[in-house]
Parts: sequence; C-alpha cells; structure tokens
Amino acid sequence: MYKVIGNTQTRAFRVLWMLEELGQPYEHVNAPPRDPAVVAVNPAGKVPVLVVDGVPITDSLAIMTYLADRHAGLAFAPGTIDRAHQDALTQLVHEEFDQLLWMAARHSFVLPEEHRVPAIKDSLKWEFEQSQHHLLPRMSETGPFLMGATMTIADILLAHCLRWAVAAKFPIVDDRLHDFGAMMFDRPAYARAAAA
Ligand SMILES: N[C@@H](CCC(=O)N[C@@H](CS)C(=O)NCC(=O)O)C(=O)O
Repeated sequence: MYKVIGNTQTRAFRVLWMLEELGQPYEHVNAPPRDPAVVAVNPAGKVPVLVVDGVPITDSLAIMTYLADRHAGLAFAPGTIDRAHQDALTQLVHEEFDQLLWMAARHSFVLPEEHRVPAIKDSLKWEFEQSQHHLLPRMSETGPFLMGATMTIADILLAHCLRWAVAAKFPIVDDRLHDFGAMMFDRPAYARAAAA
C-alpha cells in the first residue's frame, strides 16, 4: 500500500486527491514539513513524500506522474502528442501559478524573518494575473477539463493552485477559472481527500 507523508495544507493534498481519483488505497501520515517522520525519508524536510514498497519518491509532480503512468489514469499515454500537450500545460501551471504562490509563501512565513521581502508580493500578484491571461487561451473551449473531456494531473495541479491562491489572497480574475475551480472542488474525490 502507498504511504503519503505530508499534511493536507501542503502540496501533499494533490497526491491524496490523485490517489482518491484513481481509487488506490493509501496510508496517510499527516506530518508537517521538517517533522522527523519527513526528514527520515527526505533529508530536505519537504513534503509530500510517497513511499512505495519502502522507497521514497519526492516532489508532487513526479509523484503524480508516477501514479498516473502506473495506474493508466489522469494522463495521456507517454509518447503521444496529447501527452506532450498535457506536460506543457502542467509545466505552465507549475511555473506560472505554483512557483509564484510558493515565492509569496517563502516571503511570508517560510524564510527566516530577516530574509523575507514582503514587498515582493505585490509584484507576484501582478504576475499571477498575467499567468491567468497566458493560461486562458490554452484551456479547451468545450471543457470541462483543461484538455477537454479527459481529466489529467494538470487539472488537479491547477485546481490546487486556485485553492492556494484564494488562501493567499491572490485574486482570480476570470470567471472561467472560478467555474473551473468550482467544478473541480465539487468532485467526490476532492471531498474524500479533504477529509483525510
Ligand atoms: N517541488 C516540491 C516542493 C515541495 C515543497 O517545497 N513543499 C513545501 C510544502 S508545500 C515544504 O515542505 N516546505 C518546507 C520547506 O521548504 O522547508 C513539490 O512539488 O513537492
């Protein structure tokens, strides 16, 4: 059975959601970053970590891609054009949504206080709005998912970043993204992961 290490307020939530969507059983260790249970499997102290047959895998995107490929769900087949488009969208969301929110978090509460530059947040919020304008033309016209009828890990990643944006008070400026988030948060697997 899989073991997911990391509390639900972190990127570990993506992995829990993914496992719920795939219908795979797992054990959840609700440990915060840098907890001894985390450091034991990832010396950097970062979460999430997925332990598979005693072997730790770090980094949420690597974990999600591993699970998608292993269980043939939430991803197009490797080596297809659809998969290339899926990976490109995933990278866009990672670079232009996740990384801006993470930088804001670092300068709010992650870095030692003397290294925080709180003024950076206004610039990041402006960039976050540009990111939304970059993404919109890349979203399928017909939906409901980013790539049309097929849900992929890019959808989980984006929805998680939208939830994170709301918590961090980063405005979501387009109704399509609000609607997309509402549709994703309505999924039973989301509710099950949230209850983990
Ligand atoms: N690239 C990694 C980033 C992991 C990461 O930075 N996780 C945060 C929580 S969401 C963390 O553990 N931070 C603690 C730290 O940076 O010391 C991923 O996507 O999983």
